[in-house]
Order: sequence, then structure tokens, then C-alpha cells
Amino acid sequence: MKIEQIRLLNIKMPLVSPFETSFGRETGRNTILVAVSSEGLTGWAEAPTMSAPLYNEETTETAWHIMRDFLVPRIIGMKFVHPREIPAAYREIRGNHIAKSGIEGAVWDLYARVRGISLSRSLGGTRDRIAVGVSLGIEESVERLLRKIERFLGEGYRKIKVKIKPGWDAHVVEAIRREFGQIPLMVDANSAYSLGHADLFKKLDQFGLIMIEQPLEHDDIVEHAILQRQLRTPICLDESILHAKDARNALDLGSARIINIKVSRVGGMTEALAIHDLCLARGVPVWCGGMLETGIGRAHNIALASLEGFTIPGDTSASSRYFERDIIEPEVMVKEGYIEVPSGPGIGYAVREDLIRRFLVREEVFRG
Ligand code: OSB
Ligand code: MG
Repeated sequence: MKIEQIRLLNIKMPLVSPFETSFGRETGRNTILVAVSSEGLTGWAEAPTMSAPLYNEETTETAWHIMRDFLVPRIIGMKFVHPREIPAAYREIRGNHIAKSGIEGAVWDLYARVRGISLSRSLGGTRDRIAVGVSLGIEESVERLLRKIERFLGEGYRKIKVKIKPGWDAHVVEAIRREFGQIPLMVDANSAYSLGHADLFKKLDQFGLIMIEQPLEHDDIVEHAILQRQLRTPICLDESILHAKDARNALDLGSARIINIKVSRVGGMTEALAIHDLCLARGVPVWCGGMLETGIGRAHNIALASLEGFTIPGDTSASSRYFERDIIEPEVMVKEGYIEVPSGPGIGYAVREDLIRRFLVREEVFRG
């Protein structure tokens, strides 16, 4: 197969409701779609960037620059047999994982479409449906959050994740436990705490949470190991795991007992698969995280979460949780807490280019 054409599309799409974390508030998505074409077929993926470098170091602007000036030139016109040859082609480019994941992902979708099989199958997926949860941001009041939780439990979601930050933590979890009892519940701090918050962690440890996600610094695994030794609740790492090597080191050190795998954070499917395989071999549960992706990015998450090691419900929610109207057909639906893994070729959803046009900010086309 030859990479004949690459298209980058920057779109801005409003979210149905603002999403607030310890690092900031998102009212819409400023994201980049990637379309790679060969032999009359097109593969799609998303580089789910944020406008500001608050989750990782990248922004929509830096990802656009890295893709256009460094990644696309290395693969345009390239002949390949398997998508794992794509990251190898730009191995010397450091970091910029979200940008890389968009490029590699589009080639994975293209590869599956050319073979006429689903992306799930080309990744080695074994499930025909995946259990999912919902990640809920910081709200104006505890009462508002409780009503949201009630709604999502009613829609069947199998895990509730709430964002925490200093001033919005133990009392929130306590209120949730009081109203909803022993629902599958976890918290995500996005690096908002330090080891000095020992009293808070002691409190959180009493609530029977499934896990505490990324409590400490984004680039730390040493202090997480110290904290994990003091807790019964498993720590899950998100921001700290950028490579399979990080996952191995963190598990060796005892920094976490669960790992959140995000294709974008780790720089693409090849690395995501390596982390999955490592954790499966070591009996460490993983789940698929998210970056408020449009349906295109979410379709990749669904395919990835169909692999054997994804034993905990992930953050991949229905289209309606994020957008008024998603850009794929059909939209992602959650029934009784499950999403069906599509069996059609590639991501298995049709891409609505007509809707993408409505949200388009800029587009650039490259030909090999
Ligand atoms: O830390 O998991 C995170 C969204 C944006 C950036 C970071 C995170 C998140 C989420 C939402 O938690 C996951 C989703 O619904 O896609
Ligand atoms: Mg997280």
C-alpha cells in the first residue's frame, strides 16, 4: 500500500456541557482529524488535542505544526505493509504523542479497510461489545453532580468517574456514596495533589473506590509508589505513562495497580498495544481512557477496548454525552452500559464529511 494523500482537518465543535478538570474548563473541542488515502480508500483518525498545554505539553497549534512539518513529510508517498511501520518512519521525532497518534491511527483504519476487516479485528480484539463508564467534570455544586450521576446511572453506565481537585474531593465522594451506595466509583485528580495531602488520601481510602487516577505529578512514578504503599485503593496512572517502558517501570516500582491506556497519550496504536500486552502478561487490569474525542477518535477507542486485557469499563461514552450531533453515522450508542463493537471494515462507522465541513477551521492536503 502507498500513502497517496493525507488530509489534516482542524475542527471546532461545541460540547453539550462544559467539562471542568483540576487543570481547566473545556466548552468545546478544538481537534484535528486526519484522513489518509490509498487505492481509492480513506482511513480516518483523530489527534484529540486541547487548545492549551494543560493535560500534556501539546496544543492544537503544536500538533498541526508537528504533523504538517515533520510527520507528514516522512510518510507521504511511503509504501508500507503494516501500520507499525508508520511510527518507525518518524522514530527520531521526540514526544508530540497526540500528533503522532492521529497520523498512525488513520493508517490503521486504512489498513483494516483495505483488508476488508474491522479495526477491532486487525488489532486482535476479542469482544463484540465493551462495558463503558462516564467521566464527569467538576460542577458548580455537589447537587448538580449528583443529578448528573443519577442520569448516567439511569442510562446504564457501568462506572462513574468524577474529577477531583483540592476543595472538591472527599466531601463530594461522601455525598455520592450517601446517595448511591456502592456503585462502581472512581476519582481522577489529573495531578492536582502532592504527598503532603496524606490526610485527604487517608479519607479517600475509606470509600471503597475502584481506583484513584493520577493523584500526583504528571511526570512522576516514584512518589506514586510511595503513596500506593500507604493505600488499599489501587492507584491508576494516566499522564505518567507515555511509553510501554514507563508502564513496565511503574509496575516494577509499585507505582500503580491499574493503567489507563489512551492511544493519543502514548503516541499511537502500536504503543497502546504494547502496553496492553505487557499488562495482560502481568495480570494488571487496563481500561481505555478518553480525551473527549469526536466519534472518529472514539471509534478507535472502541476498537482498542475490545482487546482481552480491557477488563474495567472505560471512559468511552455515547455521542450524546459530548455533542449535539456527532460526525459519524451511526452515532455511538450505549445500551445497558455497553457499546457494540462495529464489525464493518475499518472503524465501522461512516464519516459525515458534510457535518465536518460545518465545524471546519482549516484544512491542508498533501499528495505523495
Ligand atoms: O484525565 O482522563 C482524563 C478528558 C480530557 C483530558 C483528560 C481526561 C479526560 C477525561 C474524559 O477524563 C474522558 C472522555 O470522556 O473522553
Ligand atoms: Mg485521567
